[in-house]
Amino acid sequence: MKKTALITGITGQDGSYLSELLLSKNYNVHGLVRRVALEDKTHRLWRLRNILNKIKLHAASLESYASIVKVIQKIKPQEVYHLGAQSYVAYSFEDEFSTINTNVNGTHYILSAIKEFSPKTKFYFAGSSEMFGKVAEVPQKETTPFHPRSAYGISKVTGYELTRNYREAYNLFCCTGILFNHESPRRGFEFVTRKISHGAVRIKFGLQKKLSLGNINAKRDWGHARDYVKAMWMMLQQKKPQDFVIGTGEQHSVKDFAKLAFSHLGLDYKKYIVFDKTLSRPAEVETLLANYNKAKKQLGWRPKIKFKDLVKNMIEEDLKFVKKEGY
Ligand code: NDP
Ligand code: GDR
Repeated sequence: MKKTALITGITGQDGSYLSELLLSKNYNVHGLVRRVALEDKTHRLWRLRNILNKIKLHAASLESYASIVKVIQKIKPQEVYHLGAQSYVAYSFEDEFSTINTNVNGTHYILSAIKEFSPKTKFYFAGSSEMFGKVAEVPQKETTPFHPRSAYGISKVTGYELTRNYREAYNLFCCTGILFNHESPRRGFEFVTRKISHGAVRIKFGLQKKLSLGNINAKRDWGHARDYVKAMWMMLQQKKPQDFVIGTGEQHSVKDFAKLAFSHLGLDYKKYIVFDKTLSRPAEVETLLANYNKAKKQLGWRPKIKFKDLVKNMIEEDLKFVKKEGY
């Protein structure tokens, strides 16, 4: 029988790759979107433009329990991937309240709707390496204590705890993927990798002169989103629900990313990057590095796309993007 999956945050980077993966596995793919997205398909559904006729979108709000219940009751999905969130860490310092409201209540509403109306549904929660924050050990694994450094990180720790509690208290199939940073040509422009790839290409074309960045010494474990959505699916195919860390086990600084991105265009990053202190965060996560041994052993998952290929992929696609769109 054809399986049905519901994805929240389907319009985002991961939602689009996950939809493509599930379609390739012959799922019925449903997505929960904000109503405004349906009114402005060109701008708000750009990542889904090639598959729009193959998926079913439902207008609902992560802030409304009733709207979520309606969708869950109607489609009774076998799997729910809860990816919808205010996902920009820097913005969570500007608006702690909406970040916590959307990310915590949204997760709680979905879990509760599943418990009440579709208890056989398997649930995936998009956890984050930001939960480790000020890291207690290097590298970080499933048992590493959390020390979040932003409202975003706190919201993800809370989502993780809610997910665990629904698993333990109500025996639901719920798991959290603790995913480290993953990027792609579909990354939002506010995140540092896309800001660099897009900015470097614009500099190459003479559309801008400098690129302002904050803390370029921050270190991250960067993988490719296409690899990471496979891990989400694998987690829900296990016999028992469990949490998994997903990353590459390799670390690079923002400076390394910029150096490589600019060098693909024959440019020296040092000539173009300027420090803007307003882009520094009140509390920074300086270093993140994954130990994904559990996923390797139990899921058989490993990342295929290497850091240098990720950077190249983003630059090549931004060259096409800027040529086509002119900005
Ligand atoms: P994006 O920012 O690309 O996508 C976020 C999605 O959430 C969008 O579809 C957005 O919809 C939706 N959304 C945001 N706010 C609301 C709201 N109030 N109501 C309904 N929908 C909302 O994120 P990614 O695809 O990169 O990440 C997916 C998930 O994984 C997020 O939960 C993120 O926090 C988490 N994560 C991401 C990592 C990464 O490196 N990419 C690493 C670890 C965790 P709209 O288009 O309408 O704005
Ligand atoms: P992050 O990603 O906060 O790790 O969260 P982001 O790309 O925003 O920042 C990475 C690091 O780069 C530093 N930095 C800058 N960041 C941005 N955005 N803009 C800049 O100009 C800039 N200059 C330096 C940051 O300080 C930071 O250290 C991402 C999101 O996808 C989350 O949703 C997800 O949970 C985590 O990854 C894992």
